[in-house]
Amino acid sequence: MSALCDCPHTPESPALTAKDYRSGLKPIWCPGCGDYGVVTALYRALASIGRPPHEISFVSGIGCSSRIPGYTTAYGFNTLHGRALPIAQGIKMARPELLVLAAGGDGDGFSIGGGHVPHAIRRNPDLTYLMMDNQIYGLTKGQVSPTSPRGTVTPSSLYGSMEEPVNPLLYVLAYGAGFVAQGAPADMEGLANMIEEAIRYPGFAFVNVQSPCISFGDPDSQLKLQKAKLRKLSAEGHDPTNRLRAMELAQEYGRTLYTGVFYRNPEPPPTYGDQIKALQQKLAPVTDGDSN
Ligand SMILES: Cc1ncc(C[n+]2csc(CCOP(=O)(O)OP(=O)(O)O)c2C)c(N)n1
Ligand code: SF4
Repeated sequence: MSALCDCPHTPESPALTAKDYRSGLKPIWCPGCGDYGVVTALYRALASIGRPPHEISFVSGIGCSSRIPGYTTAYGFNTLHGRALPIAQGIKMARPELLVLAAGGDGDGFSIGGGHVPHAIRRNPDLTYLMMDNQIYGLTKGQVSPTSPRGTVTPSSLYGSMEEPVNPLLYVLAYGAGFVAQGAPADMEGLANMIEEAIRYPGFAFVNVQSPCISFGDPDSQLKLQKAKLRKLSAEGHDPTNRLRAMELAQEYGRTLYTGVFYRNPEPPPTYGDQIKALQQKLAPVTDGDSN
């Protein structure tokens, strides 16, 4: 039985379906945007988990991708650019019983919000961070982003970007994230499964979704072409408990489109919430029932 809810929509009830997580708002993403696939995969993952929408808190930053909470029936918080993670962590601390999701774009998460990622990983709150990585700033009409390949020509990099891109997979693995996966809307089933697995992982879970921007992104990354490029880690015989191998494979970011779970810590360490709870118990005043 769910900790919060005594309505018929409990995890034991098969009543919840993907439709129950879809809000009445019609997405205003461009037709063909990868983010449609991401939200559809998320509906399916949430339906499999079965927590009722009012027990889910979904936090985002600012960007096209950060509109995603509004398209779900979860409690949504479209915060400030780059600030999804601190707010999601605060919610998880205050209401540990909630299922907390954070989401945003590569600009949101690795530019302005990049400083929050390592510290969230170090704290290890039990939340899932979905990154819609389109290698561009979509909302502001196509400026270079931290994951844009070197040489990307945009209105803010007229002669081609001169920086090496951030590698989100290697970055989070290096900081010790316990669950790291990469998906793509071209493999909807795989994406839904890995989001579900990420949510079920007890600790900080990161899912990088290669979610193409049809309007300003690289034409070669678009959905139609994505399917042919996918290389499923499960088919490659990857052992997701092998962190060093995961880091080796992650180095292929931007060259090979590996999808699946790169790393799942087989012995998840205590979450931030576990540690707080243990500390509270330790510090709680000892009472022997005698008030005199
Ligand atoms: C403090 C602040 N700086 C800049 C912006 C302008 N801004 C809004 S979204 C965005 C980047 C969007 O790119 P990304 O986060 O990758 O998301 P996408 O739109 O591609 O999904 C920027 C720079 C802002 N809203 N707030
Ligand atoms: S601008 Fe790009 S990221 Fe934004 S909705 Fe359109 S296709 Fe999607």
